[in-house]
Amino acid sequence: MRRIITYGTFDLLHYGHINLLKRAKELGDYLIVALSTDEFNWYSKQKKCYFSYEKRKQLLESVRYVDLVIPEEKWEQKVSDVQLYKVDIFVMGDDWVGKFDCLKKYCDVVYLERTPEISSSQIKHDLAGAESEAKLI
Ligand code: C2G
Repeated sequence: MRRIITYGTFDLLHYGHINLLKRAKELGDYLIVALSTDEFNWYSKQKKCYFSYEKRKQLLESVRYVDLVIPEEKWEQKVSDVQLYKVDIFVMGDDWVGKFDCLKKYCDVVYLERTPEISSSQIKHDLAGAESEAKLI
């Protein structure tokens, strides 16, 4: 059984995330998603999520490609995660290309092409714009 792991915030889950999860799963048999906790997002990534960790976990667990969701609480947990979960392949979108090559000592490292036109911040921006336009009518 080839085990894969990927990490992320996955806030406002969208088709770019799904594209990533689908292609990650296609590399093996069992996909683990290490989901950034609210605290990790805020203190380490300066990200304020729309959905809480529990809601984002619930959404990810409903995705057919995802087999297990675990918390991502710090940048440094990746090596221990790879060893603990006997991971064969570490996968991230290519906006992270090169950043996790240090893991090549422990598993394969694959960067998959990011879906270019969509992001959680783009969604928030577009919705904010639509709301202000609506107020002008
Ligand atoms: N992604 C993608 N296409 C998009 C948006 C995101 O392929 N249009 C991918 C990212 O490259 C990443 C995953 O989806 O691999 C999750 O993206 P984010 O939730 O933005 O995660 P990020 O903030 O990059 O956190 O320790 C690693 C970090 O937790 C990654």
